[in-house]
Amino acid sequence: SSSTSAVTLLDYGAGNVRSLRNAIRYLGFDIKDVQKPEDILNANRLVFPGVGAFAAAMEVLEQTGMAEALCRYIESDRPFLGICLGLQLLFESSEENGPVKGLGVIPGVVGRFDSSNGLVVPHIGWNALEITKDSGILEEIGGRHVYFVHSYRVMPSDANKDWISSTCNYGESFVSSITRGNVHAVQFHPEKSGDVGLSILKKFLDPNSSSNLKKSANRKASKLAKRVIACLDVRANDKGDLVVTKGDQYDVREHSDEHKVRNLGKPVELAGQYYKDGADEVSFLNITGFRDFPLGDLPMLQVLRSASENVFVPLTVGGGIRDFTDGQGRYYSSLEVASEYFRSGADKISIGSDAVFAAEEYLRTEIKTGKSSLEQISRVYGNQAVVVSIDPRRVYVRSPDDVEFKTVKVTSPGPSGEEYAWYQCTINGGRDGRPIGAYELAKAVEELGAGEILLNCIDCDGQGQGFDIDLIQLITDAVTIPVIASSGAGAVQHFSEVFHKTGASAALAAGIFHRKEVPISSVKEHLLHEGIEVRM
Ligand code: 1PR
Repeated sequence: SSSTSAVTLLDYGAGNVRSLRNAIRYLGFDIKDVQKPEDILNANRLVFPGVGAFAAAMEVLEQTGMAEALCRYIESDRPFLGICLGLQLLFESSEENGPVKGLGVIPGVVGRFDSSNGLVVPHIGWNALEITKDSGILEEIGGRHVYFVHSYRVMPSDANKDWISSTCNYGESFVSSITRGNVHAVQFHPEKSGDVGLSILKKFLDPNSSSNLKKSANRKASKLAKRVIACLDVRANDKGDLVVTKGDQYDVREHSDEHKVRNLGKPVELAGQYYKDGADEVSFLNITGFRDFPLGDLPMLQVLRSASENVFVPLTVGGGIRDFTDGQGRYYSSLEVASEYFRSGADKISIGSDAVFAAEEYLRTEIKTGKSSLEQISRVYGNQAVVVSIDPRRVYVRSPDDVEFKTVKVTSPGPSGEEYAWYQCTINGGRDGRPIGAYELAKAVEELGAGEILLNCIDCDGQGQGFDIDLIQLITDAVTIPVIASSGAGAVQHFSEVFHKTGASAALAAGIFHRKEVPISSVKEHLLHEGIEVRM
């Protein structure tokens, strides 16, 4: 009956829980939303996805009386699953904009990962857990990767060790899940952890269900897997349908007589396919977003809604995220645009052109106004939800003194024997060069609140000759946020090369996957063979 298959969701409206709703529905359960504290006490099963900042969440929970109801529900050992911030809030306090008091169910303080020794923070990506206690829901999970995205964590201690059901190693060992009786909480995101995550959710929603996961041969905990990301450049074709396209050095038109936009397939279908093939993430880039108004672009929102119903790894969407005034004079802030993307199923948004303007202004004035799209969106949704996409072009020079931008000594000299290059940022899909280098931009956007960098390279895009190692090294050395290497993958060896030679956290490719030249599984197998940790 529907009453036994319904799960109660505590969504206090601070952010996007669409992914979780999708995953619960995908598993065949109905969702009841908590409206008032009594709904918590009357729940058969309660899922509590924490989103947003710790302090803001506590404030809402206390003002609405939900905090007390939650504590009573948990104390009476009723079925509970907290996710991410939903784990952290159970502890005594958090250092996030704090100290801020938490629900205090479990002893311990939530602190920030220490990036002073070069640890990349936020912790974004896939780790295998060390299972320390039988929790029921993590039964088959030892050695399997799950998806994390967070900057704060709790450390194991004598005081909380009885609660801990698994730990995870990221620079240090932190608490990845807790269990006592029917009360569970996880720091990772089961709703974004592919089959493994769905199986954890299913075990919680229906404890009698059996897991169909294959046991992993290697049950060891891990460091952090390198991610392989499939990217879909999306735009309307000349008939107005949204298609996946792919350019050569950003030119997406056929070189034949008609100059049609290249059509490589339908966005939702391809995203679903790449998820099944083992992509660790899928990105959609609305490549004409700089021209069209994205909220007018309902097909793109529809693509996100449909894709997120069947793709249980993180989805990123970019293109056209900026302030905008439409033809009727109505003003939309970039935050509204981003919010619409998040509501439609995006886990992260990516900003290109507008981040260049924000960085230029910041470098000129040395003032953080807080008004740029980058700053506003990361303040509301957290740094980890904001990617900055850089579209640089290589410019050769004879000597570093020839330009005011940071240069690299290039591996292969330029056409006139130049030994150095700087990487000029562009906007509007590579059309316009700006007076700022990729290095300067990366450092500035990190300070302004970017959580990750998607590093393209126009020269390498679509060429299949490998990633621009010089560029990627330059940027991974410059920032402590994760860098996604992009542009130029043509063979599996290009992926191992970028991970062996640079600090990239992920590698993204488009053309080789769309043209079915190399399946994602071959990339993963090659990386594993090369001793590089990946999620299988
Ligand atoms: O400026 O905020 O509206 O964002 C526009 C977004 O669209 C940016 O992220 C920008 O990179 C992207 N974009 C704009 N024009 C193009 C184009 O191709 N004409 N695509 C474009 C960017 C590069 C990668 C590509 C990799 C891997 N495409 O996304 O997927 O280079 O390709 P490969 O593996 O085939 O070499 P805004």
